[in-house]
Amino acid sequence: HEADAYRTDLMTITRFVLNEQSKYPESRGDFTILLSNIVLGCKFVCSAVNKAGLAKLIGLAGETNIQGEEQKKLDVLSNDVFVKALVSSGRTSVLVSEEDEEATFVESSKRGKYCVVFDPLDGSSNIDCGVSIGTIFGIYTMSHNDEPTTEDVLKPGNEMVAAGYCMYGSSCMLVLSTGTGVNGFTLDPSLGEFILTHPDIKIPKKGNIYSVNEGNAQNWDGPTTKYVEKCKFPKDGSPAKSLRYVGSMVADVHRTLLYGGIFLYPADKKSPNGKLRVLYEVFPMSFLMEQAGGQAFTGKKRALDLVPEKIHERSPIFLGSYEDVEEIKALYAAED
Ligand code: AHM
Ligand code: MG
Repeated sequence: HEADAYRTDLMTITRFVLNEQSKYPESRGDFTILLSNIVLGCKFVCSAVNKAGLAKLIGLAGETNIQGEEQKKLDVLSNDVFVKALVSSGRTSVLVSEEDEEATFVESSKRGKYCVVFDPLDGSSNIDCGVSIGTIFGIYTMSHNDEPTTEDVLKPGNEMVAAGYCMYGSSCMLVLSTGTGVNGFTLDPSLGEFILTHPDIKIPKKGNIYSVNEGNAQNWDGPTTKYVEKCKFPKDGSPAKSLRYVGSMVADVHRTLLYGGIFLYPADKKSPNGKLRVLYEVFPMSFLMEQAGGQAFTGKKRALDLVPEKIHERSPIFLGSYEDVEEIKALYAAED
């Protein structure tokens, strides 16, 4: 079966998105162009992450190398690449990046109908030891032709038209939803193309893994404490759950999506709003979870119904398998 050794019908991410867009006769390919620039950024970061040790890309921003040029830290470099690719796509008006305190408003000659919120390189504490890190992004559309403002991205997550992440791990994987399910693409390094490898991802209804930074346990609130206690010492005869925590949201959420279970970054006494950022961490991951049949909850409400007031706002987040999130929702409901 020599012929079977090579797959000859390759569903690249571009082909996939073009197919999806062709269902909308009014579509002019803008989204495909936008996405191909995001994909370019992901490929660049993937290659930079893989070479990081070799190229001595790792270091403190502001440090100078022997040539006297300033060395950019990997996250600063990644941000520059994404901002430039998105602006030059001609399809964006507002960009919000974790790396930039202020939003970027694209100059009028290069403006387009999309707004992109992103964390160019999430999981920074894992960069220097080669553990999986990732890029997270969410996409909104502009609802008017006036000057863009931050109001154009201070919208609930349920208004996003697409969201995704790219994980730089043992392989480079891009997981994307345009609101009709979730699909996963793996980078074939020899082709430089993302190929559909995980069509229509659905999260298991219930999982046996919980994922949380337990080092913060002394500062947790009642429902989170009770939930984690239940994971470890179930009283209903069910088996105890396993704990997995990478400390890279992309890696922890990716495992949760594929294996099922729950990922928690709760509020605690020290960080009353949790740690993770609403626009480019909580929303995109919540969007993907719901699209895969799971849930995302803030401790008060459905995560995608939050209306952010500030671009770098934070929120507690509990996301993953439908039934596991139901349990934590019940514990919070019992509180009030
Ligand atoms: P970062 O944007 O500074 O990298 O922080 C975000 C990361 C997430 O990837 C991860 O889920 C979380 O921080 C881990 O935080 P902690 O180290 O407090 O457990
Ligand atoms: Mg981050």
